[in-house]
Amino acid sequence: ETMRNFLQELPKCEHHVHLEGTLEPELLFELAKRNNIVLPEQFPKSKAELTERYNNFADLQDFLDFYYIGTSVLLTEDDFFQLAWNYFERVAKNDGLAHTEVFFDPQSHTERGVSMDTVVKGFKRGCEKAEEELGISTKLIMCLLRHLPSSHGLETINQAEEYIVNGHIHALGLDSAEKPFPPELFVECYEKVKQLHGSINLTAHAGEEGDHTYITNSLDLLNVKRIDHGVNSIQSVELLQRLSDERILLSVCPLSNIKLQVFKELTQIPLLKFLEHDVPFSLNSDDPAYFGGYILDNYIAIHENFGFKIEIWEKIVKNSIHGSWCHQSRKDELL
Ligand code: ES4
Ligand code: ZN
Repeated sequence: ETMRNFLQELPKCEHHVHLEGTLEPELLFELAKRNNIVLPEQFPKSKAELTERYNNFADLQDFLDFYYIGTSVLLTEDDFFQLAWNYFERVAKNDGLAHTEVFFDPQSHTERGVSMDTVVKGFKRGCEKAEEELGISTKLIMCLLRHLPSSHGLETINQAEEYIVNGHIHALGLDSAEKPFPPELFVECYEKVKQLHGSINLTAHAGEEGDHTYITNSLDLLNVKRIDHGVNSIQSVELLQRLSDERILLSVCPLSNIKLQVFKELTQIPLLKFLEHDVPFSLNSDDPAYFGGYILDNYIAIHENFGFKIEIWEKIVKNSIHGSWCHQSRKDELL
């Protein structure tokens, strides 16, 4: 209990949460009803049934099949606002979250005829209300879906041009099925956003299912400055040294790794290796509505399995503040 309080009060920063992955079963069914969305015949019919199914993902693709069905109930600007606001309110109040950089997947909405404007305006309104009323800081990261062709990614960047130029979209990421869609397929997309906004931040999912070359190629070819997941970096000592030297933050997602069977047990997540090689990492929730826990649950699960002493927690929290993409003045407040 005192440990829970300690972890709750740490100035935590989240770098890896998909807003569509914060869609709780309750809101999913509510929006499906409100928007007259017919869910697939085999889709679980109740909250209890759905939650139960979420305990049995075979792998990343099995999860993604559910995730994209869930996404399909989001239609109006208010839906996107409500999704984001529910998440911000929950983690600000329950989890002691200070700063959060949230992913969204516009292509999973534009493909269904929902406009980029609807998506970004709804999420942006959620961010603004959270900053004003909850005192947390937020950033939006647009992700491209790597299972779609890069031409679709380029079109998506064009649709988002206004928001990339004005900074409402603060960073670019890359998600969805990692294999067989290596980073080199998206070089043009990363070059294009950099042209639109020279100081835009860049990240990519890499080394969750893909091997260490997915990480190295994301750094070399996409010029990303952060790696989402990145746990397969342990396959290469040279890479660990590089991540440490260049202060590349890995956004590690413990409960996600268990639910998607990346590791059998939390103790197998290579946090000790990262600490030993001084590789910066943060702890994150990924898709909290699907993986059974928000950011504090991830911190608690790691504490229960690693028993880190206070100095280690301070190091983890400091590294996640330093690796954040907020203004230096905000970092100084949190440090
Ligand atoms: C995701 Cl865990 C994970 N991996 C890749 N893409 C994703 N989108 C949402 N969650
Ligand atoms: Zn993710």
